[in-house]
Amino acid sequence: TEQVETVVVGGGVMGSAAAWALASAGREVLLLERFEPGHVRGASHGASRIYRTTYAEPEYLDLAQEALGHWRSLEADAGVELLTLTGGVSGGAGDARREEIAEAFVARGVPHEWLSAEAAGERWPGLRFDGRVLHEIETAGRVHADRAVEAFQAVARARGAQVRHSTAVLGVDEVPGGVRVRTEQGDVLAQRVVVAVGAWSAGLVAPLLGGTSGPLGPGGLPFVVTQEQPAHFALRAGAPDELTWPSFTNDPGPSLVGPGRRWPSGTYGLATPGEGIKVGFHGVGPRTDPDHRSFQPEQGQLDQLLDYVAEWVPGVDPSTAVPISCTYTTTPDHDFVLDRVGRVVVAAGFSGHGFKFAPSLGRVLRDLATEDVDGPVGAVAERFRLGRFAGAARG
Ligand code: PYC
Repeated sequence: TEQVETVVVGGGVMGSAAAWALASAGREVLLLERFEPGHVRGASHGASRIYRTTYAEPEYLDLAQEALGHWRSLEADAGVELLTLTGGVSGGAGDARREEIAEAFVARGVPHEWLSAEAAGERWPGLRFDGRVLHEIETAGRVHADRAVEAFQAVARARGAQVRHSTAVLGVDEVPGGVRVRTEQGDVLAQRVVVAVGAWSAGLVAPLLGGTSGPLGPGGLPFVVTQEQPAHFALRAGAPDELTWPSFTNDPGPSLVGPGRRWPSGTYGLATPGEGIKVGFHGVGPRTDPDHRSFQPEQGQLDQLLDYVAEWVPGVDPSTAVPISCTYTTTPDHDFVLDRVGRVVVAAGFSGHGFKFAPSLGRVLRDLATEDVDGPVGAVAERFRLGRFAGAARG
């Protein structure tokens, strides 16, 4: 049986970041990924994700701020641009939450300003706003998703990690003195394992927790996997160049929904240079099975998105929509799962807002994977621990 100090299962952005952080700390790492490089079946593909620090919770703010420095050092090590700061704007009906975020920004000295909807619309005429707009002036923009995954893996490899694609992991079991990782190509015995398999988490992680009779109770892991369906849109003639667009989030709120119109609260967008402006609803797609997905947008939701874009993103042409498909794995409280069960570290439930944090989460997963197995879990805040689901009602 092959023996390795640490196996990371899952070569999406989180597993790749964990491999990068572990290899950078001199650990022996084997990263196993079920699919081929650049595959589009999970949640880490595509060219753009929002980077922003607009959180009021200190745990997220710490991780988002930490990530900026990591993204820059990864860029330097990989020799490729990953993070482009464009500024970011958030508007809409959820003003109270933005107020809390602005207070946190004041406390931490994060450059920001409030603008009226009119002033913001004049500054960024491709967008329309409702209510006051919080402008995160410097610390927001976009991360190039595909390049980030490649960069984590390339730097991890350069630091000694083995990266093996097209290797499906069938199961992970604690055995005396280690963890057995069963793959289609044979078993690997590891001292530690990090499982970061996105939409496939329930299948690999639930057995480690004793299934439905384990400590989380009969509901087991409460993750909901959905197929999300944003789209890229081409600019209208005369619209501002895509390089001038900030990343944006908007909650249009019920008062602005016209007769017969309903938009989910929580919409977002950003420029994806070369592909136009990406716009999507956050976390409202239909439930899906990651092994049996259509990859086709649900027509009703796509129509809603076009309707939303026509009203709130006047700089793009709704008729040019090119839909994208990806998965969200969402927890009941939308907080991540970063925890350790004996020798196995679990990274899951990123609830559609994890990508920006990836290098910080890689660092956290490294810390968890190098803690004393018999000691308490010390590397992460309670907010991210699995135990919070024990006995909770399932949605
Ligand atoms: O966290 O900014 C975010 C985001 C945008 C779309 C999905 N998540």
